[in-house]
Amino acid sequence: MFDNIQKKLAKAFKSLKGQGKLSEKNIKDAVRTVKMSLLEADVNYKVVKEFIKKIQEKAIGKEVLESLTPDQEFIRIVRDELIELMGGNEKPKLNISKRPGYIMLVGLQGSGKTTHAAKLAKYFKKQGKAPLLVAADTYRPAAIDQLVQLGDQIGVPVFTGDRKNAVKIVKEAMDYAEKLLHDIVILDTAGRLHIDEQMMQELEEIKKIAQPEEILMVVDAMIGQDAVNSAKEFNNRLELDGFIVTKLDGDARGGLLYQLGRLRKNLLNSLVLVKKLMI
Ligand SMILES: Nc1nc2c(ncn2[C@@H]2O[C@H](COP(=O)(O)OP(=O)(O)O)[C@@H](O)[C@H]2O)c(=O)[nH]1
Ligand SMILES: [Mg+2]
Repeated sequence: MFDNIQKKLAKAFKSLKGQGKLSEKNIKDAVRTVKMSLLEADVNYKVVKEFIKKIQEKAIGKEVLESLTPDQEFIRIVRDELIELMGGNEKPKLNISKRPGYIMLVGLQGSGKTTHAAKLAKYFKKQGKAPLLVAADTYRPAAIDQLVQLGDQIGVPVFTGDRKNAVKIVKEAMDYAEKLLHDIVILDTAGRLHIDEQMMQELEEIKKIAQPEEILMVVDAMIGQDAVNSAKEFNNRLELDGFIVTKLDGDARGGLLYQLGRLRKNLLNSLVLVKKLMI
């Protein structure tokens, strides 16, 4: 997914290499290539502008021009700023300390919640934990069967309750998880094609009851820039802890990730997690 950006940046850096001393013009050319790479990757224009300004200020500085290895110095600046843009250099980790710990997946319809609920369950099972999947998407009847089927495939139980009332299902699942000593409970919730008040209220209610330690928004990378707006709305209502960005195996350009990173520092956690979880 970052292949595009990486290839272009490598090219920008190559033109700097072996130049011995760097001139302001060389750096300006390299900065321009960095800018084009980010724009082509669908990173929002304002974000790019801010980013470029930062690099330029640092790179045109004396230390770079006078450094013994100015190309290395420039690469370091770009790399550090890219990491910063992605939400910092935090180690990937989900913060689950309660027993059972609750993870709630939210997001628009088709983003990959159900698929990634199962991926998370599989991941925890491999770690020797006893996960429980909860089918709290009663909006589309087929969604419950889909989760049951995935649960069967990976050997993780799926709680379906009355298959009608999502809030009730979650309440009953909590009792069930306590009784059967599950240590991680993953809540698969209903989405809509667009943000919808009824959906948000249901999610808020589920949040109040289960008090999840991690509320992760599942975001389809193919959607691109529009996803940032819905991410903001979900974040305003539910205070997200991170994102699982899906469909990065397609030809998504990845620019969206940089904006989500700004929205929520622990995006990087979710990202690494998704990579690990890719089946
Ligand atoms: N290529 C690809 N397809 C995915 C990924 N995640 C989900 N899907 C597919 O996208 C569709 C919607 O996924 P689903 O989990 O049902 O989304 P939900 O409506 O949010 O629960 C399904 O056909 C999934 O197989 C992914 O990471 N990569
Ligand atoms: Mg689903």
